[in-house]
Amino acid sequence: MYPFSKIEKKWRKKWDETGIYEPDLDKAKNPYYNLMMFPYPSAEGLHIGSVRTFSGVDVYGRFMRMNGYDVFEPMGLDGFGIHSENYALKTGKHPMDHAEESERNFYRQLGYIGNGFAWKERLETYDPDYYKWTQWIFIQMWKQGLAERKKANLNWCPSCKTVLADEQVINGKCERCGTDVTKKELEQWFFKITDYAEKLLANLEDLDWTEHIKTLQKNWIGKSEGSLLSFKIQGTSDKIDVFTTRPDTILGATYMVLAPEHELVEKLKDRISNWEDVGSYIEKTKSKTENERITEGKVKSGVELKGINAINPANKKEIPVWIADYVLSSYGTGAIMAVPDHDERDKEFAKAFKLPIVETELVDGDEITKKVGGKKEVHYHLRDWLISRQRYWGPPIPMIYCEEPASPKTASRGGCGWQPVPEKDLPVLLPRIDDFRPKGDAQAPLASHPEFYETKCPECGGKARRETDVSDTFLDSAWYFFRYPDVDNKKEAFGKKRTKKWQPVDMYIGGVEHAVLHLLYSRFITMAFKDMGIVSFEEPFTRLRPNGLITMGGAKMSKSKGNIVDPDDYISKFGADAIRLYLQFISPLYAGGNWQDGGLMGGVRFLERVWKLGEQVASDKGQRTSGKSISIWLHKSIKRATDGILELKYNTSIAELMIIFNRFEKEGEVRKKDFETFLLLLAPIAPFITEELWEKLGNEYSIHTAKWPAYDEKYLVEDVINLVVQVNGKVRATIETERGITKSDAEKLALSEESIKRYINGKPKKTIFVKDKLINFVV
Ligand code: ANZ
Ligand code: ZN
Repeated sequence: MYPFSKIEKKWRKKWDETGIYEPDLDKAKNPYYNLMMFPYPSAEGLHIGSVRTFSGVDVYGRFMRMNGYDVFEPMGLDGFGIHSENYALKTGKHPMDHAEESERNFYRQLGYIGNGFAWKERLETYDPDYYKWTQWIFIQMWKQGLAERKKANLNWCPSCKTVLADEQVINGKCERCGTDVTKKELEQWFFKITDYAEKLLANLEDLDWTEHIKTLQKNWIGKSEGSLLSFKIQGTSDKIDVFTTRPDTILGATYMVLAPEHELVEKLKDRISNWEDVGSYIEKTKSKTENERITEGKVKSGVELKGINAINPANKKEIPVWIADYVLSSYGTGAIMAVPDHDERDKEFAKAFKLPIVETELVDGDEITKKVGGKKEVHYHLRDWLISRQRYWGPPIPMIYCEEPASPKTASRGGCGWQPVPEKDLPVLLPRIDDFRPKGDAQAPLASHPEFYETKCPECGGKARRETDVSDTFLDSAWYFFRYPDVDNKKEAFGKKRTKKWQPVDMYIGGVEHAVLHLLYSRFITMAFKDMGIVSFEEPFTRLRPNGLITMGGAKMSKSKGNIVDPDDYISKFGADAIRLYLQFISPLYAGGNWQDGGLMGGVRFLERVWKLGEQVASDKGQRTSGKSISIWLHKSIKRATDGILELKYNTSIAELMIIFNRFEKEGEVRKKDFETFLLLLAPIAPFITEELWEKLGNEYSIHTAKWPAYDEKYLVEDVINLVVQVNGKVRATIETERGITKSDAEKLALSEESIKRYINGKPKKTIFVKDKLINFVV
């Protein structure tokens, strides 16, 4: 095999020494911010799927660099958070030690894959120089009125022993560990992402993002336009408010349903004659996940509130009131008017409990809303972002609670209450503690450490207590891309000048699973920054494309299934270039595919042939000439290889390169210039071997800063024909040439062919030419 190991080592060193992947962050003329989603190091080291995404992003970056852009492709890691912490817990290692180890290993592995990373701008979220600014952002959110503490019925992961944001509950399960999520009523910190619901939705339209991801966000934000209507409760001054998207069906409302947690239930307790049943139903509901409650097709359950009747404001009819778990307390008003004639869920329920289903005369929704004193309302499915975690491995939330009684000065607001840590005191360092295990009592590990939480109120100097929860790891990753171009900034999270030069990110590639997590949070944080005057734009990622997933034997790779492709192993056996080539050959970057060792071997053999021919061409000192029509083909290849990269279909670029390479081999001779063009086209995909051969051919360092080949449109429109060449009527050769070739060009071409020359001595007597078909020499 060609000496890939020596070559790769040599160029890694040289690239590093010459800094060719470090753009001038202040003066770059043509900045291009090329980014892959922030990785968190996995317990199993670098996943081959990540190698594919990262090198796929890198192909694009290298291509842009060769097209004259100052490409910035930074790398770092998101090492805080439950994911890393759970692993540390499993192995019994301290998260700080675990982080140190996995950081070293992760960067070592990343160093081998041949990416043009701007290594100087590395950052890690658990570095106090970084999380100082994560905390600073929390404080800015607080000052902006976008951070608040409130009580709510929250998602609780009994295994991770922490609350979770709505986005982090996937089909009722914890996004990190897969455990069924339950509910807990707690007071917690929230970021008011809902303030931006409309903007998050409206801006989607103009973003150059994959439609699929836009749709996922749109559905998650879940805008719904309807009416808020009030139903009086018979014999009381209470009323039930409902949010309905179908006020026009009000005449068919034959009963009402409250969520079992609805506050009215408790309030009306004295009037409810079957309280025993009601109470036990409420208890039963508590153990159910939201997902279990709303799953379609499940048998509906519920209990009537006996003794309670509501009045339909449209026709003044008395209707019964029920509680049922299919109505959620977290949406709308937590109560509905049930219209079994029109709503499937209500129909099922009505059938199960033999409630009347009346054929409904529809009315005008807008009129009736006005008439019954209701109002039009817009609701969003999106909830505020629950930001606190009862865990250890994250940035401590930089807030302080004053425990002093209200003084005359602070009486009007009931005491000092919550205060942000003064900015000069940041970062609030995460101390190294041994009892870092979450306890499950909704108290973070730091809550057992008075030396951490005991402090003074920044407002009055009195006795105060620090927040002991840490912030959600998705906050760490919601702003990292702002920090990359300015990692050394000691005074600000990121400076205006660098931000202006590099932001927003030009190309962003990452997993579709982040559609309503990271991608939503980052957009929100950027919008908040805009309103704080920190940045001048609302959208952080100009262009977004998803990456596909790589499977093995058709299944997701996992250690337990034993179908892991270990990048270390393969890179040391075959070299990074072969791995890169094969990974991109499997399918377009945005599509998935199946890893097959046999496919990889095809890539290995191809590079082997490239190496061999390269050495031959190099040893010829450029004397060789290629077959005549090769340049036509080459122009087509340039076009196809270029288009393939632009469309992230690197597989088609590679296929084209293989075709042109076969042609080189078939011709037996290849012009140095043509071979160099081929190398340039291959360079983004296989950066090491091309750099080495480029040098061997006597070119100036580096191929990666050389100009991307241009093609001539002229050769693209004319297609290729096979011109038959005869001597005295006998076919002696066919040559490939462009359609429309003139008689004199065809003569020259045919007479330069070895197989023709040997039949012709001197000038032919006569030449017969049939355009695009044949040329016959009579001698
Ligand atoms: C009467 C009605 C008649 C309704 C009809 C729908 C169809 P979206 O589009 O998701 O906003 N609803 C309201 N709050 C609810 C809650 N907390 N739990 C469960 N269901 C709730 O859906 C709004 C509709 O979902 C509302 O309009 C309400 O049912 C129900 F033919 O009111 B509708
Ligand atoms: Zn105070």
